[in-house]
Amino acid sequence: MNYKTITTQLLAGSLLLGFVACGEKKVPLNFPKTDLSAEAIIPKPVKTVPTHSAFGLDGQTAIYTSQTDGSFAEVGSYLAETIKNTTALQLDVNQTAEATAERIIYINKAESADIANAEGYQLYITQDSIILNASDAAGAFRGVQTLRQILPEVSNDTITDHPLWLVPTGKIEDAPAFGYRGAMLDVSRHFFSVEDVKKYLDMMAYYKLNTLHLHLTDDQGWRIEIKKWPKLTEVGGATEVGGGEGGYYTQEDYKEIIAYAAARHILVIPEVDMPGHTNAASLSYPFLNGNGKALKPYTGTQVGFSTFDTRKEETYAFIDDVIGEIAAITPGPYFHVGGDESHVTKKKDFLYFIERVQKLVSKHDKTLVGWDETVQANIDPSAVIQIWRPTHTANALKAAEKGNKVILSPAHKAYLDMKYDSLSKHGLTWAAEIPVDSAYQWHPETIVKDLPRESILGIEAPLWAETITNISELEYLAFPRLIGYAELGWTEMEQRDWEDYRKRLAAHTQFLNDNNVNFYRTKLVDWQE
Ligand code: TNX
Repeated sequence: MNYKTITTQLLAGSLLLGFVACGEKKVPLNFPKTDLSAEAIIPKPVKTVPTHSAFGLDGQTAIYTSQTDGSFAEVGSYLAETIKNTTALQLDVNQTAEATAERIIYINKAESADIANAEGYQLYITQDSIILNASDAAGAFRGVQTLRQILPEVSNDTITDHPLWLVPTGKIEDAPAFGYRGAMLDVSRHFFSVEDVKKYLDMMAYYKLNTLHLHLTDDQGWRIEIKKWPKLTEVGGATEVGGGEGGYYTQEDYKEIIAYAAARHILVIPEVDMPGHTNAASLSYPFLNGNGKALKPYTGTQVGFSTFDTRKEETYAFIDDVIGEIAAITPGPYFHVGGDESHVTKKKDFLYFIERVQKLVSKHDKTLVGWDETVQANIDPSAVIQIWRPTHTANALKAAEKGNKVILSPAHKAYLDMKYDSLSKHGLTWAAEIPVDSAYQWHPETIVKDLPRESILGIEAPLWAETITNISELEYLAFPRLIGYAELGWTEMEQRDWEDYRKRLAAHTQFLNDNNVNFYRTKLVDWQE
């Protein structure tokens, strides 16, 4: 039992006399000492200074936000919503009748000079107020996640009529180590619904991840509606690994995902993988096919057998339309063109293809992202290279040399589709088995020897979907490893420690259960069930 639950008893019992002021619900004088620095916050913040008292959250607490920036008010409403979901308290947001509020949570837009990082924030918790400072709504949103984690995690059967929830006082100053902290979801090998993606986004948000890379096309399925080329989804979307019925996102569905992500300050990066991994596209429009073999739907899990015809002008007219339609509904700056494992494309054709496609990406005002193979082409220094092969880290150094930034997704450490161990129910093993400790114990900062820190945009954990068919199986592979990757991207190397992390992770058991997340109960963590 901790101080949060003890308070319930204090308030329910005869100790009401011990309150600071008469007549009002105040934090009891005799509550056990709090310790903000002992809270199980993931990712671990830069600096936490406890002051050992408590803020009392109840129905009289009101949320206010800076009025100069409407996006701060949205963050306030989001906080009220999450508090309602866990405690059933309905807090007012920016209601002017201030007099009735006994305590306030104020989300303040600070001068950017004070908080340089747009995702950075400061949290000041005293007995009477919680002040969250950030220069940008993104930082306010990240700070709200910290606040959510230190508010009591209340299970459904204890929320009724609870008078006062205690929040430990003190100060937190925080900002991310890396600006790019991503997760990739392969919706091609098996299709996942908009609702599934939203649930994944909610979990990503809680752990301060800020980018969702959607792998929208592959040999087994094309998953995004392109109005000028309807057979892509009619034909190419109708299959998946194992012969299931597949599926696809209409452009409206895709916009819904983007809006849901944006409300969580998460950027979406669409990927159309080419010139390899294109069987579903060529099956839909055979003129695209460059490997000369007869086409049939592909429901297996081999890679590297398909290619676009890179020497045909119609191929580029098609790609222009595809990039154009997706770019028009993608507010973020990036467009991922894949480029991995084009084993049946001749090298010179591959390089020519990537250079042509880069021009199309720029034409539609996007920045190219490509898997590490694309660094071999004559790409613009603004392009971003995603490193995935542990054996090809030279491509990271090459990118740095050319002035390109890199995203680190080393398969033997960061691939969520690798099995945990030989007993894992789902997953592959080609890169490694990745138990939860191994997933956490590596350093993006040093994994590629001699790669300058300035060249590293951040990290991303891809979840390839050959072996998972539904959200529950997806979660089994993603959790808890994704939570560790979130910390690797946010928390500086000197602050990361497996022993400390595994204890904090254990304290998230109830949150994961309350949110119905099917996480893998590794024996490496003492889950609190
Ligand atoms: C390699 S990683 C692939 C994917 C597979 C994955 C399975 C990468 C860029 N390509 O096509 O799904 O391995 O782990």
